[in-house]
Amino acid sequence: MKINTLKYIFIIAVLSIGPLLVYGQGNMNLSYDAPAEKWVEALPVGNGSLGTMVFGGVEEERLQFNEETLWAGQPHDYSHKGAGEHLAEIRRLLSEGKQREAQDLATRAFMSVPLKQVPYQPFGDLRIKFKDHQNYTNYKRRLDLTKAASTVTYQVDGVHYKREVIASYPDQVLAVHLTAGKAKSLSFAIWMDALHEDQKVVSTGAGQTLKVQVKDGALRGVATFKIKTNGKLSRAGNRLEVANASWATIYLSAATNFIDYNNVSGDPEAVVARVLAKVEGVKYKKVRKKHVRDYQLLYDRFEIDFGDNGRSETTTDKRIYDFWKAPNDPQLVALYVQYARYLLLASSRPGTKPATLQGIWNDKLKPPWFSSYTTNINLEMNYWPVEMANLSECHEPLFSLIRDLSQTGKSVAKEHYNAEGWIAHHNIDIWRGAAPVNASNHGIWLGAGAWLSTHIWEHYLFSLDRDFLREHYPLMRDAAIFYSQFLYIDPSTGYLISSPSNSPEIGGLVAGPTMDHQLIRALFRIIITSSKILGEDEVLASSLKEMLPRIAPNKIGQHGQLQEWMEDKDDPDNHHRHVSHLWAVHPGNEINWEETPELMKAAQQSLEYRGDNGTGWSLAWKINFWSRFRDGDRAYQLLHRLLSPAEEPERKIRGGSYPNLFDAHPPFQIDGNFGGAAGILEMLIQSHLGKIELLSALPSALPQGRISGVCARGGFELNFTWEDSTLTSVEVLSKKGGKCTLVYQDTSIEFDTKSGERYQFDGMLKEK
Ligand code: FUC
Repeated sequence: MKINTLKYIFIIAVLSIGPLLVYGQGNMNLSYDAPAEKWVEALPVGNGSLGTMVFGGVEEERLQFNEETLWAGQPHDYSHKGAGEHLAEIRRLLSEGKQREAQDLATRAFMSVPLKQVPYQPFGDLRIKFKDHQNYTNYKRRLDLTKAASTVTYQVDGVHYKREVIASYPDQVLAVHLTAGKAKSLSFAIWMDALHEDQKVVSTGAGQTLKVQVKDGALRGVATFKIKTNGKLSRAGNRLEVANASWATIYLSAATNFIDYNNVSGDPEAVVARVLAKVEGVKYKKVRKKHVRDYQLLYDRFEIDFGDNGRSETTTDKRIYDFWKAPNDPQLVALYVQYARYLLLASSRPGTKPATLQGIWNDKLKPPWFSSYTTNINLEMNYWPVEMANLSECHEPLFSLIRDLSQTGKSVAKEHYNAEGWIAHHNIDIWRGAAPVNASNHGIWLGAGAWLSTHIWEHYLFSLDRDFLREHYPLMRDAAIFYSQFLYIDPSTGYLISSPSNSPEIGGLVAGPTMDHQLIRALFRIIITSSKILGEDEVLASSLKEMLPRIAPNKIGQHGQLQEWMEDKDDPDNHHRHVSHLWAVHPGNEINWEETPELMKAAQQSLEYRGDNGTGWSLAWKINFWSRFRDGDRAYQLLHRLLSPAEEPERKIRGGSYPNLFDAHPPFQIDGNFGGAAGILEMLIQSHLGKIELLSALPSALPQGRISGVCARGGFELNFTWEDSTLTSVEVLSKKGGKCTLVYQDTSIEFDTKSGERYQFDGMLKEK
């Protein structure tokens, strides 16, 4: 058959079955046909600690960069000495229904000192101004998720210009590489500036150094860039100039004097000099190669493919708009998952700090919510996809934060609750402040120690790494010891309850919010199981076992809802963004269709009452909930909202996506990116009940697909495919051996596995 005839048959096929979904991941790029005007149009790159937003301007490029340790403030213990003397009185007031008095007393005597924590800071801007670049054509700006590289290309007077920005983890630098298609046609001025009042820029030979001092704080930052070029380099005032080049490479390094939450004796000049000395003589090509290799070792472990109906060639901002109008761009859904993986790799690598509310990207001295770590949903949500999406290592920064909190949270446990162990409240900054902040009506929330601890356990469940469990068990144990001493006998019901606390961020200070009890039970069960695995702490484990049934249970209320509080007082018309009492449905598993169907029904009813609106992270959580309720189409409706344009005036909904696919709370908050990706994976695979369930919440909008390298609890990695909404094949890699149970619809099989072996099945779960 001639090629032309083949082409003809292909076109007929496309026309007769509608938009053709073609296997293949499609292009994993974010792409645009104009420079970014706003920050939420710029593209993020990062190596875990050092990051930049690339605006991609033609006449002037702006790289707004951050280094994750530049924060306001200084080492500080936020605990309130003697707060614990008022604990009994606050509890008494709450048990007598005197909420206002309890909150007033807590405001006076129980809150952190000072009342507020401190913000993450921007570092500076690298600016590049090009000569005679007013009139340009063929502009393209993109972020290639497969290589972690942002590129800008365009033409001026027939000359092709290209600019690429990467953030290398192995070399710890930002690198900008500029080329022109014709000799001697690249000329630009380059310099740095910053928002900080106290700053200084010094040009030195082929580079420049920016020094910033944070206002009222102990941290100072040093950023240096160095240029290599085949053009002429000169100095003009505060700028460097490159003339008549065909290429130039800029390496930028930034550091602060932060060592840890208790130590600011670092030497940023020395760090920056050391980093730059290592790359100075090295060609961009080599730095890039090392960066891509390092990145792909992690990125390439996982693929997701829902087919591509051709829309992946459209610019990303347009795709988000189109998705709002008609959500039939399955490749965008896959791109959203890979973008979350990209963002994790860019903001959370072993040895770095965890991703904040904004990852590592912040351009404001006073960022929203301080761009810090909010633990009543946001910080944990950042890490929901990490295990399933095969980026287990990227979980490590969270464990290191927990290690810090197990120290700073000790004095809070002692001073505020007269208890041993450690506790943290709803917000944490770089100084690892663990005391209750901001206001007594929502700052006193007691779930953080338990929720964070479950991440250690989840990492173990996915990896079955006993050494990891042994090493991190004491952190979870000390959190559990805190709760075992903190729980209080409710005078009216006799149950053990968490008091004072708050159901995030609704209803003020209360005795016994449902969420806390779910969290504490989850932690106690984890300790009971881990102590068995490790052969440790039998006495503690048996005392926690004895406490478990005494903790106030989940209850169904008058509206058929899962009660958010001890009292049956939920308001079915309350559409608050938080739905914390459903924690036991997701990410917890205490409430599920098999063991507790009545509670599951009540939880679903509560979610119905809350409705489908919400801020970005709230939409993302709801995707996960509906997936656990096994309603894929409803989950997809929430995804539709999350993937719609946040700034579209006609939309009355708050949460959504910005043109750069950053999640909009609004404003920008990265949690929704991660939570949304986790929700998409929950549609496809769930393993929270001791077995692996496939496609149990598959939306009809994703009728075909292929996923590989997705991880499940029990140390398994899976590849599977489906067509016409029906499973067609499954491959299981067992990493640690042991029993594996696979479930698809009404079929289930259980088989023994050997470590390192692969097992293949067809769509009926029959062994191949
Ligand atoms: C919690 C949420 C807000 C916001 C903030 C950072 O307090 O209730 O919506 O996400 O964290």
